[in-house]
Amino acid sequence: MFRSLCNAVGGNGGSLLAIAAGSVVAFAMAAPAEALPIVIRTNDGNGADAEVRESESLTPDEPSTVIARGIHNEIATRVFSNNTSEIPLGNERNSVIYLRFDISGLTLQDIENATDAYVQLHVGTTSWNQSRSVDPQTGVRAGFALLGLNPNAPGQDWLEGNDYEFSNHMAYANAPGLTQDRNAATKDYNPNQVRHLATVMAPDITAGSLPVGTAIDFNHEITVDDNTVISDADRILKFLKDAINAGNDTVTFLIGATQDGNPLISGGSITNYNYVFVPKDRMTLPTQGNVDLDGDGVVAEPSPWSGASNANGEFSPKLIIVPEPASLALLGLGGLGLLRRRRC
Ligand SMILES: [Ca+2]
Ligand SMILES: [Ca+2]
Ligand SMILES: [Ca+2]
Repeated sequence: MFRSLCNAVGGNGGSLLAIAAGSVVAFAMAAPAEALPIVIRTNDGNGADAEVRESESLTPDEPSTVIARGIHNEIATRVFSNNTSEIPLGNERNSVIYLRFDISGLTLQDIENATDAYVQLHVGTTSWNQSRSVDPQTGVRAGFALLGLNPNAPGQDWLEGNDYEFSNHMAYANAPGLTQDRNAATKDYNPNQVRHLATVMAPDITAGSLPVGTAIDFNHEITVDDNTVISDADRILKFLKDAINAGNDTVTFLIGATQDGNPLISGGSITNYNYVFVPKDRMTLPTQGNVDLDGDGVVAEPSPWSGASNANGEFSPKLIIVPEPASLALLGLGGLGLLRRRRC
């Protein structure tokens, strides 16, 4: 039952709209031999989720205005803040989402048996409309890059918290994988410490706003023939394999908006918007009125996850590893050992 709960909310291998919880449970009950994906949430083990903002990237010796955002009820990425108090930093924000997943239960065999792996976030705002996905003036589409902190890079054990001054909780100034330049108009990924894994573009929205709780999957799509070793071709699986081979118990991902911070280039709407997702620290999703679920351009359907509970991490950030069909058969023949250490 717990596994069903963990898998009850989520995308379906790349679809943007999560499927209804009830249908997943019914499917699992109808086909008990079917192996479910391995789902690791930021709630599990040594997991963590946080947002850092370069606009607050003061050095540790001047911490009075630095805010660590590890235990806020949102994680978001944004390029422009429209806050004149931040003029020394280019009037912009440059916020990056950090996710850490506990992979101590994951084995190389899991990677060899996998066909796919992806990171999943759930929309945490009720006001993500089409002008936020595609700027109406420039036609530029918002996007999000998924990067991985290299397994040998320092800072894997970053501290999630809200008290930067006294306990060195993570903020932009000490976030791993970045080379801070205190100019919020520039992205600061350190190419020696992070690798690019996937980019996902913001979805089209027919009318109204995205349903709060909508799953967005960060995936590296690949096409392979039967002779290709999938785990080496998929960047995310390869990243996980490298982390396991390095003896690491966790992996850290970074997610940042890809659009340029200059409104003259990207347009005003997609630069000056906070792309808000649900962290493990948010217990209940915001309430939302009707949305356009059936895509007919009429906002008339109830928002399916309005006010939904995240008490069991249903909408928390997830790392999802999808087993190949052959390993499903193995499970049916006695793979209970595999199931036992599944975190969900
Ligand atoms: Ca958090
Ligand atoms: Ca910068
Ligand atoms: Ca409709």
